[in-house]
Amino acid sequence: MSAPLKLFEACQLFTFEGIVRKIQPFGNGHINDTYRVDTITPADGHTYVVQRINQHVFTKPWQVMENMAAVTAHIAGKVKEAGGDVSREVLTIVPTKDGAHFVIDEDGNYWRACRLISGTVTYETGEHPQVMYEAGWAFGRFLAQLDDFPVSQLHETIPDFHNTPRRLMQFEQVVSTDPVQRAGAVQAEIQFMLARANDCGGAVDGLASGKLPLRVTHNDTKINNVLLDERSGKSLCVIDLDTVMPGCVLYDFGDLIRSAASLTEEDEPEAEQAGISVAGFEHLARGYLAAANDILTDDEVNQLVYGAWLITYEQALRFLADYLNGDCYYKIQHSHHNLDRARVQIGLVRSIENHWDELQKIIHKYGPGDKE
Ligand code: GN1
Ligand code: MG
Repeated sequence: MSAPLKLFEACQLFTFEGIVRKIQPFGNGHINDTYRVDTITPADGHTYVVQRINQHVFTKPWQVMENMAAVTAHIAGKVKEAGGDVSREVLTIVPTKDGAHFVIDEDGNYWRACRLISGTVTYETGEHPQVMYEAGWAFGRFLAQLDDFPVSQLHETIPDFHNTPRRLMQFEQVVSTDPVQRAGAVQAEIQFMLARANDCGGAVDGLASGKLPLRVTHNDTKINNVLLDERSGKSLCVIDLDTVMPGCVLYDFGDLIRSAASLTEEDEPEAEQAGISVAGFEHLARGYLAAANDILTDDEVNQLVYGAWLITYEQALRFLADYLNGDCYYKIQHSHHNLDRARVQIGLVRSIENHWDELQKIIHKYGPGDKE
């Protein structure tokens, strides 16, 4: 049965209001398959976002949904406490008629549904200062809202997801086996990565020694995962909660910078244009710290610039490893898509290194107290 037909059948099992009128692909995710589903009742219409969870990536999809249900319930409580709008400031999972959080189709695919929050916009890269401030604020607030959530209750939906030394080992492995014989032509990129190998353990070591706290983190803090209100331009909530799990804040702050303070799209083919926007960094950091200053430790604040470097380095490892591996993980549109993506990350890593002191000063300007 084709995916749309399976999806249509799955839709019948959710507690949607009305009957399904239209199904269309939605969003730009690299991992899950996402659809917008419109329904109609005699009086009005409703819109849902339905996703098929990629089971190669999330091998225990029920754990993804347990995490998502727990985290959204916690945030909903915080929004209510603050007198906010629960229908717009947190995702609402739509249960099935049996009260479950997902449908399993006859092929074993997992489908889940949320209400679409209408009247919102998303951005692929940082554009206006206000958008960047709002995106920073949204992820900072997310961290703060979950500060009192018991970390140990969350499943690790992808083990070692942000374990950069582990990602490096996997990269070295694929470089040495070179399964599709692509390594010869990308030696410069490979050497760039290997030359920085000694610097990639900061977050994992910090967590292991207790210098950095283990927190509930989002782990995929790209700017396109922030919904902004179309009219006011204010951030409403963060989406894509699949990788919410115990983690390190350096990766969350860093991935926001990587995605939103980039001078180019993530897959810009002219990699020489890649680099960091220092102004963009400032808007994002200002927003993030405005919302999260109270809960971040001095050690965390002092390492936020390193976090931006680290996740960008990690993302370069991941894209280049996938290229060398024959493109098994990320969805691609052409044969050198992952290489283009890796080259942009490499350009960003270099640019962060070149602007390090400036970026560090910005953090100290907005971070709490006197930082060394
Ligand atoms: C993937 O599918 P998407 O865009 O939400 C990936 C992230 C990467 C990102 C790179 C589960 O996220 O880790 O940073 O692509 N998600 C997973 O754009 O691997
Ligand atoms: Mg994601």
